[in-house]
Amino acid sequence: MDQHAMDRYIKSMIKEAGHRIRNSFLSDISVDTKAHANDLVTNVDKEVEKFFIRHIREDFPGHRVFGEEGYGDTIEELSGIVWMLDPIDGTMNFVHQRRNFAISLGIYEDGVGKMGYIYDVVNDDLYYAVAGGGAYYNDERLQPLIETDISESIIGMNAMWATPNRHVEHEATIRLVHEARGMRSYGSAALELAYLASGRIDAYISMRLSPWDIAGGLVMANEVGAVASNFSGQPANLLKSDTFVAANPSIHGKLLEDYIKPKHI
Ligand code: 2AM
Ligand code: CA
Ligand code: CA
Ligand code: CA
Repeated sequence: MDQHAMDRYIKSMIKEAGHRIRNSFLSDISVDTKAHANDLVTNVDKEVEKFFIRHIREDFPGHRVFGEEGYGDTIEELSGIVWMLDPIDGTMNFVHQRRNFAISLGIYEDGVGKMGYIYDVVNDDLYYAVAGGGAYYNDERLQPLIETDISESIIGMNAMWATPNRHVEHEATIRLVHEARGMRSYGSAALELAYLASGRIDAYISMRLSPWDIAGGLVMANEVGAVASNFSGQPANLLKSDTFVAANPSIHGKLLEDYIKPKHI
């Protein structure tokens, strides 16, 4: 299947999955917890992951799938084609708000991002990108990010920074809160990356994200010139959970140096 046909195939699979998720609102959703009381998962997360995997296994038998809910493959290296899938990114929002969540999908070949999709299911908004072919918000082509400054930036960041943690210096983050134009916490890493790529926020910072949270968004971010790394400035981790900062290229370095200040360096 060429890239064009694959793009059409993926979009139709994502729309069908979105349809299933919207339909799930009509029946009871069963909520379980994973690592702790606020780490939620539902039958819908699991069913949507299985839906994608069923299709991928049937139509792309040589490809591997790295999915949050564990129905895919065990991925320890990124050779070949790997689909990185988060069936519902922002499960807490899905459960409590019935909005502000997304399907996130990134397709990588030998570790290089080729295609990225973030679908805001409730708003029926699809953000997507094909490496070298630009990033899009529905039918609108997204423009390269223009230069900005911290004082004119909106920063996406979860409030967990305010709790005791080993990643950020509180004083530096408090300074960021003072000096940035505004802070936002949307609760879906994938949506926040889609917002970064479409210029709605200027940076997204998280103390802990997994490969499926960022895989789709990274392809998109790359197409508009955004820069992503962990808190030490190394490339974003596509095999394990890690710290993460993606930003407009004119503030990424400054965010790392002046505001994030990794404690472990
Ligand atoms: P999820 O809803 O798919 O679990 C919330 O701030 C963001 O962080 C969401 O994108 C959420 O994804 C993700 N997230 C929640 N718990 C996480 C964890 N333990 N490790 C990595 N990412 C997590
Ligand atoms: Ca989860
Ligand atoms: Ca996620
Ligand atoms: Ca998820």
